Amino acid sequence: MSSQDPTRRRSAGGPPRPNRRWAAAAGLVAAGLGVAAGELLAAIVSPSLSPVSGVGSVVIDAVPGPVKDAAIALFGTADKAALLVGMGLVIGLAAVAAGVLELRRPPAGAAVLGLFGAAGLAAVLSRQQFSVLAVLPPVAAAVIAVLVLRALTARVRNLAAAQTDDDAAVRRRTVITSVGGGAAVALLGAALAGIARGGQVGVTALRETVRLPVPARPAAALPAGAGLAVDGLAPLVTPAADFYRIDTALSVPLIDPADWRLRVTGMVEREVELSYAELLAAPLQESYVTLACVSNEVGGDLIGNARWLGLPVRELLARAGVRPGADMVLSTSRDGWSASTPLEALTDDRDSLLAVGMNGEPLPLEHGFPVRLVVPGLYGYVSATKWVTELRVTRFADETAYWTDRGWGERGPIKLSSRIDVPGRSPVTAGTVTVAGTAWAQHTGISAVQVRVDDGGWQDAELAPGISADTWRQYRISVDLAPGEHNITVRAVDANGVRQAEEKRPVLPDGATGLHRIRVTAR
Ligand SMILES: Nc1nc2c(c(=O)[nH]1)N[C@H]1C(S)=C(S)[C@@H](COP(=O)(O)O)O[C@H]1N2
Ligand SMILES: [Mo]
Repeated sequence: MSSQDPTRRRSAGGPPRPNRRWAAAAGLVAAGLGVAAGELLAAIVSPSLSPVSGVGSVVIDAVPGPVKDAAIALFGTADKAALLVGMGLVIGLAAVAAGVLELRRPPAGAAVLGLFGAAGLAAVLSRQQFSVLAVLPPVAAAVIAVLVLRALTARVRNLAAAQTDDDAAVRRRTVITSVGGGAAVALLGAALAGIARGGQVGVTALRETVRLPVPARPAAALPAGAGLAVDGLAPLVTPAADFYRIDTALSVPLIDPADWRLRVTGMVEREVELSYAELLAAPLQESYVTLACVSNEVGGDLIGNARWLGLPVRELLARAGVRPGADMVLSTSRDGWSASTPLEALTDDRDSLLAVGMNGEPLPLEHGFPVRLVVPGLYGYVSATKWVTELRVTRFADETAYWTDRGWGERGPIKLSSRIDVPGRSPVTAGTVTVAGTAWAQHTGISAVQVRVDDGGWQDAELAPGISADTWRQYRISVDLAPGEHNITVRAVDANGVRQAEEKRPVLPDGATGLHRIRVTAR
């Protein structure tokens, strides 16, 4: 065997060929493990975060029309599958190259895999608001791929250092078991990711078959001029894909609408149970409501405005008959999360909805499909239960909810606040500069927004027409900026004449206060 020993046979200018083959296999296994880990994480964390489909979507968007048409003509409805196979080939070839490169010129191979991870990260971020959850899958994929590649190629390199035949055999066995083991784990991970994604694909398909009814009470048309045409200003109505997402659900609850039931229980005359079909058949109301998170820092973006379609909760509670003494409704989601909402916010005349639609579409999976609560004027943590399955009429004295158990305020009215969107971070041209943003005091309304440059006086901004007291309102003002650094500050006044609090308070326990101030360079 000794003269035939592949580990001993050296060709000029590089490692012996069999070692190169092992290195190529190591590259494939490393990339496979990375992709499997990224997809598994994404499948667990969120349906819209898959690095592979992110890259695929970017490719689809980037491909010129004629090429796309040709691909569709060639592959028909299998065009997506063809794209995935193509991506698999590209990743596979790059992985083989990375393996061989890593053997010859470390860490060049690792850098190649790192680049692929960066591409996945860029793809996910380009389609989605920045969040830790979005970053996790591609970063984990890259880190795992690089670490595995380095570990495996080190073992392949070891083959050449064997002193005896026995030693060579042992080293070869180490390579075989680690490369083979890695391949097995990658396949297992990919299978698990496929199963998890399969569930999401199933519910996504069910969601696509939902036909929302025409609302019995449609939202009024948006007032002319409510959305100001200012570059960089957050849109008046937030597209669902850009809507902030906050929840404790590590994996999005997957609910077949046919299995969904809402039960109204507790201090009621008669328990009520409602199916999704019954809910869709009820006279639904549509209204714009600006949802905000209690964790939104002053100037932050954990706030969004959407057109919600749903059944007024007050009508449902009226069907059940609330018994005297109750002052709270504890809503619970499929995944066990809960919110305690003051009863009057669900029974007074505001548009508190058991919502099925967001901006004319069934709720996205991440935003509570099939059914969630939306309550104007209250932070999400005390009201906006997604994947809701139970409303228990009760008393604050008797029961508590998820976040109130963790030190957050028992009642969570949204605080009057305002934000500057424009100018952004880049320097502006000195002279007349547009300042624009939004202000909100849900369920009360905004009456004025004022802006101040440095220590100058407060100037009234132009206030765009509002949709309703339940939504944010845009403002704009032109200010003069001399060359140099400036502070621009905004404050809002609500419909009762109450001015936004200047005192800085943290988000805990019931929402931040203080004024949003930005620093601008004028040139
Ligand atoms: N089931 C469930 N619903 C939930 C939460 C949650 O953790 N679980 N978080 C709430 C919080 S804190 C907020 S701010 C809103 C956010 O809704 P969105 O993700 O649709 O923007 O959902 C609320 N509903
Ligand atoms: Mo929140």
